[in-house]
Amino acid sequence: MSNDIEELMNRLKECLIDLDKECVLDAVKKLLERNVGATEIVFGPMSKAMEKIGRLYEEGEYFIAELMEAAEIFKEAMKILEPLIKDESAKMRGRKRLKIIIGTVKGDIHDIGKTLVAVMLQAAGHEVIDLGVDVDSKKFIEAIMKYNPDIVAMSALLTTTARYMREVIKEIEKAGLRDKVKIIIGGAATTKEFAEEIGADGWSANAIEAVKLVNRLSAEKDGADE
Ligand code: B12
Repeated sequence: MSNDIEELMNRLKECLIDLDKECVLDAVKKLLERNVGATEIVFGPMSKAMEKIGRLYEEGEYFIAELMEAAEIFKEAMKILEPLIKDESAKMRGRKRLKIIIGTVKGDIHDIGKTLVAVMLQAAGHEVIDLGVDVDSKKFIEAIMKYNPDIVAMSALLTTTARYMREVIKEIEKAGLRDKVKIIIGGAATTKEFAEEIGADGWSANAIEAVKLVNRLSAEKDGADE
């Protein structure tokens, strides 16, 4: 990475941490002018800044108002970056177009990561039905019956709401629908081990890996269909 680009990447991260919207948008535009990929921008400095903002909140330096402002600036930058991310994700097409329902689970209203996963999966050629945030097991089950998806994807950013994912899986089992769908989970409050523990079929750390995970499941499904 050239010095100029590295400096801009750092500036973008610092500007987002400082909640300076103009500076964030300016750094994003300058990076794009220098042919840095939108995906690299989002998963590099922008995601790192959000993690740091979370830590500042934990340490009592930032409050909810700052978290909200950070989310707003992130979404503003996404208006520029989303179409480009779609182009970049289109190159990650899987073998088969799968139908996926996705939602942030009950009690949780964090939607940036979930939406990013939805956008990238869609751009990679899959059909995505976004159920939004604060989705309870009933709504997931109704959506499975209505849309007959291949995959159910759940997001949770809070430790408390991640626990609810286990309940959703249990309810899907009780409704006799577990064999019909693969279940994948993600979000900052989850890990691969947690996914295995609650009986999910897959987990990923970010949206790029989520596309790879779904493509892998798509290949498996292809194999099963043949
Ligand atoms: C912005 C933010 C908010 C905003 C959210 C706005 C919005 N529209 O989303 C607001 C202000 C609303 C908010 C509120 C709260 N927040 Co908050 N928030 C954050 C923050 C700073 C950034 C989250 C974010 O957008 N990250 C950027 C995106 C791109 O990353 P991501 O979400 O992790 O998603 C990626 C991956 O996780 C993965 N992924 C995500 N979902 C899925 C799904 C699948 C299927 C897959 C495969 C992958 C996947 O791919 C994504 C893209 O790469 C985090 C800090 C952190 N470390 O996450 C805290 C954080 C999540 N919040 C936290 C807390 C405590 C809260 C509140 C409880 C505070 C309060 N006292 O009210 C409330 C809860 C509100 C609620 N009921 O949901 C804590 C959670 C601690 C914990 N372990 O439980 C964190 C970790 C901050 C901290 N360090 O303390 N928050």
